[in-house]
Amino acid sequence: MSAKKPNVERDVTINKSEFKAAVVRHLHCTLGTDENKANNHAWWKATCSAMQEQVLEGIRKTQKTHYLNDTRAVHYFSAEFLMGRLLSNNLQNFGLFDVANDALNELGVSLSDVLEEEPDMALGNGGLGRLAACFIDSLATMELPAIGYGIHYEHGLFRQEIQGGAQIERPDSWRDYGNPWEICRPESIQEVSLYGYVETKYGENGRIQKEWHPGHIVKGIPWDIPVVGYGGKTVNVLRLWQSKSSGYFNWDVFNAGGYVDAQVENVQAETISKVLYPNDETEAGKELRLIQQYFFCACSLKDIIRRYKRAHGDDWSRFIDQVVIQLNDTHPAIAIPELMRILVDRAELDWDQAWGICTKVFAYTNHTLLPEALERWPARMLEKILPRHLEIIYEINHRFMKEVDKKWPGDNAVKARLSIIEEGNEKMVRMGHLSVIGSFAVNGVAELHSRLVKQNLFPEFDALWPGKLTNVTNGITPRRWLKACNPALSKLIDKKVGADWPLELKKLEGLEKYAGNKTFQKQFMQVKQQNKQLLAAEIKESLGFDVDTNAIFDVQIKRLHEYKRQHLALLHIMALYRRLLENPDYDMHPRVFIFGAKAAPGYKLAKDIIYAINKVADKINNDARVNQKLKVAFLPNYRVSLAEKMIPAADVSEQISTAGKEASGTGNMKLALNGAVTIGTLDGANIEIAEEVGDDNIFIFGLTVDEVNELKASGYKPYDYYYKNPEIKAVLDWLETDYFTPGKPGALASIKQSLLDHGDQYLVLADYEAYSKAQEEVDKAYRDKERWAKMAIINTAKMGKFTSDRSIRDYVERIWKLNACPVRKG
Ligand code: GLG
Repeated sequence: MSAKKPNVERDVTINKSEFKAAVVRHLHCTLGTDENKANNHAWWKATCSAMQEQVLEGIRKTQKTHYLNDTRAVHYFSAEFLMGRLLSNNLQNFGLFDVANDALNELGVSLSDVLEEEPDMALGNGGLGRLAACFIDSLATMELPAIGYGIHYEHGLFRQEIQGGAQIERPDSWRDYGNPWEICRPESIQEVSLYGYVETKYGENGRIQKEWHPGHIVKGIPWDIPVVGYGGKTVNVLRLWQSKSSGYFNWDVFNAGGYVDAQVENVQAETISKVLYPNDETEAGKELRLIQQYFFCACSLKDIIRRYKRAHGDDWSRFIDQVVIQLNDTHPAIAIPELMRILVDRAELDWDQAWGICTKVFAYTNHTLLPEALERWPARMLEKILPRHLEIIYEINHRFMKEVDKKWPGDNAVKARLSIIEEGNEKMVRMGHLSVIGSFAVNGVAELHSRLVKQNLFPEFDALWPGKLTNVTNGITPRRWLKACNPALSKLIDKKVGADWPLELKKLEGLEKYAGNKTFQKQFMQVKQQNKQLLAAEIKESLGFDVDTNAIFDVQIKRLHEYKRQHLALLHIMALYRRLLENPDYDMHPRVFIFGAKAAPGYKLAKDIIYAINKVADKINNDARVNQKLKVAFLPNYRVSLAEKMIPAADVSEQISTAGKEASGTGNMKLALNGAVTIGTLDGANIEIAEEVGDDNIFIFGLTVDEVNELKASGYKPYDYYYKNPEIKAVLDWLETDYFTPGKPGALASIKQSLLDHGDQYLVLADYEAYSKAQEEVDKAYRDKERWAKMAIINTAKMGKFTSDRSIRDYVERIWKLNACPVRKG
């Protein structure tokens, strides 16, 4: 087994003058413009094209090597890939960042301005999609044969504007003016069937055969996005499918003069890959979403089988040796019955043989325990869109129920719990169950989460198949999340521990011995100060006000959700405001609370919380009585490229979810890696971060999972906290007045209602006091400059565990059983 460490030496050698020549050549020959005329956008495109020459050569060599070695590969199926920008990352990974910088400099162009021209590739909602992006970076870096499969959304996650404090959603258009990285592969177009009916036939030997007569056929067009490994040797691809009308169905209409009808059909087909569902942690029970899922799974499976057949013909016996498919959450779970359909109906394998293959190919990652996020599809909807797949799911379930009966004879309650089909008013298909049953490995994404998956979500599955449910703690790529986004800190680290930490993050431990060293502390905090100045400039530009860079930069960046408890932070900010008004000498170090968050457009309370943060911010920032000590900045349109500016500048990282709700979190890792100190609950990966950095270097507060359960079981009464704690009462009552929304009393009242009248499901009030106390500890610690510097350094030093290379190594060794396949020159 060798998920070996790749060596650092670069494969690409191109010097400054060659790079310069390539950029100018592309300016002339690809863009048809001139140095005198070109704006930054044109320079950006020309620079990308110059890079793309290296990238394409890398893809060619990688694919040839994998083909010649007939490698086993992992196929990462994910409805989301939150890639962000590619140019700076690709330059870094090829080791060409400084070359490009100097080359452009000589051309009178600033690389950092050029980098700002690139639209984010925001084909994801949050953690799940960004995790997929980090994973494919690690796979390429570790020279593993891998391909990401997903959807080529025309519009990624909506662009957020804030108007009068409220979130407004605008369409995202990441490729309106063309995308220089993507490569269309018309030679690999696939067709996908939808709707129609199933015909039962009897074959010669009495074998029952099923034939699906589809009602629609759409085309899937593959676009490849290069994934450049660090060191530039392996360049894998992310293959994204775009839907198009197949023309198959509508030519008759067309010939009969129905030109318009034919065009309508086109539009319908193209709708499939039009837009990313902006839901995070909620189930979007929409027909179109199921079609999206099936569409990309069907295209991807056909693509995999086409490649397999090229090497092995119709011999299916080696399929399980060559192919492993990782399902990133349940979104691609429909791939399981699709592979069964291909094997049974098309390849004519018998059921057991087909099922034997299937259950050795798929592995499934669970990312959430929230019941509202566990996907279930109405059987009726499946029957309409994918009639044959529903039959297959029933058959899988029927056979599985027999297995359950063997283990728990006659126990109908356990059968009802384990059945893929949930009976009720409306029959529902549980995609989580299907995923567990159809996979050979199931993992959660942090120790605590995986334990809860076993104990609470799928306990009987764990009893039935001991060892199948396991943990792989998430990770982040240090290439993007330190090396590229925080160059000043990276250079400082290079000097202390050498330059190969981006490949071996444990090397950061070498910083620990300098944690108490005054000179190093000063250098480390100087870098932080510089980064804070950059972010302050961003805040000024975006929001129009100044922030004091000597203040504590306290950062909470993540999707807006009640369980993540941005409103807990808000109540505490209001309490600080109140304390300052009541006592102008209230002793606190100046603090800037900085937020970034998008709310799902249909999630009313989440949008209300954004509105409340902005309204409270307006008031505080303009109140001369307090604004030397307290500021609040909500930066609009939180996205990967904004995170890259916020994370290096953070002093404090807010990770304050209700214990048991945040499966892992990955922002927590990025912030700590960049020297922010966490204030957090014992939830998700916070627990493992605390284990690494030690109790003295993190501020843990609040109820544990067990305490949350006990409190809920004993009958949680949020009103008790309201009456007991005058500060809680005061700030909640304040929300009901028109103090923050002049002339509009009650505009912020829904938050109070959710916490009192609707039961405070996420225990905000129960954790308030502990949070407030922990924040006082943060304040005290920050004022002791040496203590804080030491804490910050130790946080960076101890993040080695959280490189996504370690996560991938865990997957490779324990689940995927892959070998690295080095790509060499030639
Ligand atoms: C999830 C979880 C996060 C997790 C991420 C990646 O909510 O806690 O870190 O996936 O595993 N749905 C998500 O974004």
